[in-house]
Amino acid sequence: MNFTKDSFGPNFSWGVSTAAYQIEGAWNEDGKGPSVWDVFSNTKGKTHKGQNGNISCDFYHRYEHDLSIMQGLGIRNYRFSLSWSRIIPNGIGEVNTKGIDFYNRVIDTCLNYGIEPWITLYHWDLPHELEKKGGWTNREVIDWFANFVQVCVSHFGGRVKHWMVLNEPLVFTGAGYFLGIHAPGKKGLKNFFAAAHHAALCQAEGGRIVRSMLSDGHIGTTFSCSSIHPFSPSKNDEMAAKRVDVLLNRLFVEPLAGLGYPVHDLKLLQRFEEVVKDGDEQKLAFDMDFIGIQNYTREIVASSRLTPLIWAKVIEANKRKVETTEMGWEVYPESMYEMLLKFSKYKNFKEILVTENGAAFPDILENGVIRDVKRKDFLTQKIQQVLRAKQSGVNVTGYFVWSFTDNFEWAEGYRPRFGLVHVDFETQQRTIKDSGRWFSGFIRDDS
Ligand code: IFM
Repeated sequence: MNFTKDSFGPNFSWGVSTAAYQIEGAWNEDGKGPSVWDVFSNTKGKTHKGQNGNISCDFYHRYEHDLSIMQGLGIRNYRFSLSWSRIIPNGIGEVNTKGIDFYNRVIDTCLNYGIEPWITLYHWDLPHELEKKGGWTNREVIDWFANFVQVCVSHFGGRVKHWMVLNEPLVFTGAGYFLGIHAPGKKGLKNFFAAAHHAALCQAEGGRIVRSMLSDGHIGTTFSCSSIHPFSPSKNDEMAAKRVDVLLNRLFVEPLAGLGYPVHDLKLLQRFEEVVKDGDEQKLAFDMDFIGIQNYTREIVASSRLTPLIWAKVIEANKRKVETTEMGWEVYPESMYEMLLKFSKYKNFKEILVTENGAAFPDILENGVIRDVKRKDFLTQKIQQVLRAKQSGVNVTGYFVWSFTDNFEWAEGYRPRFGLVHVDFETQQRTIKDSGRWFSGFIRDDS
């Protein structure tokens, strides 16, 4: 490795990311209301082996221990999300003091340990009571979400500077309201376009609310992204790749940047007309202080007559004889560089951070040690691509590993392990992996 942390300059934020539903457990404790994920994962047949996040890493009870491990590793930035239904059990209405107390304790412990908290307001766990009213497909979600944001910022804003509004809106609207493979399990284009438009409005509105309440807040939102390459140089495959790029990479960032939905490059998006109201185009835009990109892989796309609406298909990595992670995603480090360059073209946002990056590989725990060389190599190569982008002039200011601990990987259950720290889900024993020790050594101030 021919670079060090210092190659990124002194103000670069190195950290780790998690999400409430994936780690907290305590799904029905201390007044918490159910979320869509509580309901979905406890419904037969929805997740790998019927697994759920009821206990998960039990972070709700073990946060102090986990944060002490984080501190011991020298990690100075922690991105985590707030569970909406722990704070407001019905999604709207009464606030749950015990939920507020929990996050107060997490934030205070972080600060005592010299760890800067970075809050994601929404990482997919909508209160179930709101889903009963249509969830993200109901335009009222904008008011419900605005109220939630106000409650969070009024309680935690004095101690938390860094805020992210949404985590990967394409994933929770696409997988949750179009494909039905994530909570709440709805399907169809009508649901998708309604959910996506309301999420895009909330993304901007959330930013406006945080800014109006915190004059010195550092405000952003996050996007999933993958570089999209055509299967062949043919015109048809190139056009197909462009359409998939619109869907996977441009759909949410462009309205935020004031460019509107990229309808010209994907006619299917004309269906937004069914839900867009007068004046929405302005409301979709907001000049975030930063955007967070979350890049794991790339996609290879070919044109396809068999896939109506988008006329394109993704050629799975396992059919291409390339190295993959446990998720079946191609290991392709350059995608990080390509995405940082691509997203830096949106001039409205001052900074870009990598708010998630990591890999699931099978881990073997032997004599208290996990020699996860592949994860360490994966991270090293990705970080090198971040440096390459920085040296090409991209104002990338941070990098967060997904994830701090192994956790509940949504519909995939506990099989894929992304953590720098291994979790034995039977005993709740934590074991720092070799990759965790490596990352610690890399980011330490005295390294
Ligand atoms: O676990 C997820 C996370 O919740 C959102 N981004 C991708 C991760 C890995 O799939």
